[in-house]
Amino acid sequence: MVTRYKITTLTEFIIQRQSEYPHAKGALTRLLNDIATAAKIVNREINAAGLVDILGAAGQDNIQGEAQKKLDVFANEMFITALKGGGECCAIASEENEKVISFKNEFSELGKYVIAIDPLDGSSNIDANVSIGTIFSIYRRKSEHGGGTQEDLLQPGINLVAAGYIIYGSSTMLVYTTGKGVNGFTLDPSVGIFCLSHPDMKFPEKANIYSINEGNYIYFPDGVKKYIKHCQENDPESYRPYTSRYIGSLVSDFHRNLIKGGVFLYPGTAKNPNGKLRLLYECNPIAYIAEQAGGKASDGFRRILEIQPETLHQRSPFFTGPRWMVEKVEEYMREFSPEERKS
Ligand code: P6P
Repeated sequence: MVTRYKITTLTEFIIQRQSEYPHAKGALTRLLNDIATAAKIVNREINAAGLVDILGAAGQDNIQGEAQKKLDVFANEMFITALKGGGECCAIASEENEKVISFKNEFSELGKYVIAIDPLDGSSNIDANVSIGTIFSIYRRKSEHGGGTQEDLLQPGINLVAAGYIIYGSSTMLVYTTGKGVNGFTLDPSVGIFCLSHPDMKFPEKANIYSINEGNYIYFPDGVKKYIKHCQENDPESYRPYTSRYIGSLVSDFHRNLIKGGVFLYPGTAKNPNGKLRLLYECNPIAYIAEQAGGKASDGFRRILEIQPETLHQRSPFFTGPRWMVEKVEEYMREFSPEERKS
């Protein structure tokens, strides 16, 4: 007997969900599809990277002063082209560009949305064949007309309309939320279709992973040092000692922790008090997904989504995972590192 099962494609799912928003006219649907299309093309290039001389630095540095890999440049250009051409987006803030990219052509100026994106996060891992990812976040524009502006992008995460990531790993997945839960779609490369594979994703109740670059231990705030020792204590009832897992690629570390249950920590250090991760296009989108999956995201004291961005590339300490795990980190930060509280 042939087992028949219903495959829900990303496009079908987005359209189904659109019907739940009475005022929706399809713009967000088209925007999410534009992102998925660009992701498929980037995925193809990543998979080919091992064969084609696309690895290695592109001979220029990005605005972070980091050597840009050719795939970085390609991914950035691909998403910008797809979003500009789609006409639903009027501006982009990208990790790879110092300033906002404002679409001033008459077509895109009608775009109601702006996007903050990290086109290829974790790209320093490309040559090691470690999973990398794209992180995106979508806001409604605040300006009335013309090309999008920096003010359109400098919105707190509580204003997010949608956020998601694509993880280019052993399989390629797109995981996103529009504020009604988190859903994961796996790419079937044979037909180039994202299919619903992880409906209604939630952090598991039982979680026993902690993810942090312990090489920075001596620079961590005391609250983080105490929390790491807490993770290593022997208390089977609270699933401790936890397992340490750290890839050094935010999308990969977060995705594993979402599936298997774990907390991710990138604290501020003595050398970099605001940590390394960027609020606009790394912390906020991941925080939105974490909250929609029943978890929490904090800078150790404040809800990430309530932080008002002042500059496009500002950094923030970042702790995210199951609510009870993040709250334990916050407890240690309040008790042992109150001086770390940001304004
Ligand atoms: P570290 C990758 O470069 C990245 O921006 C994130 O994807 C990742 O979580 C972090 O940096 C890793 O930083 O200092 O541990 O190598």
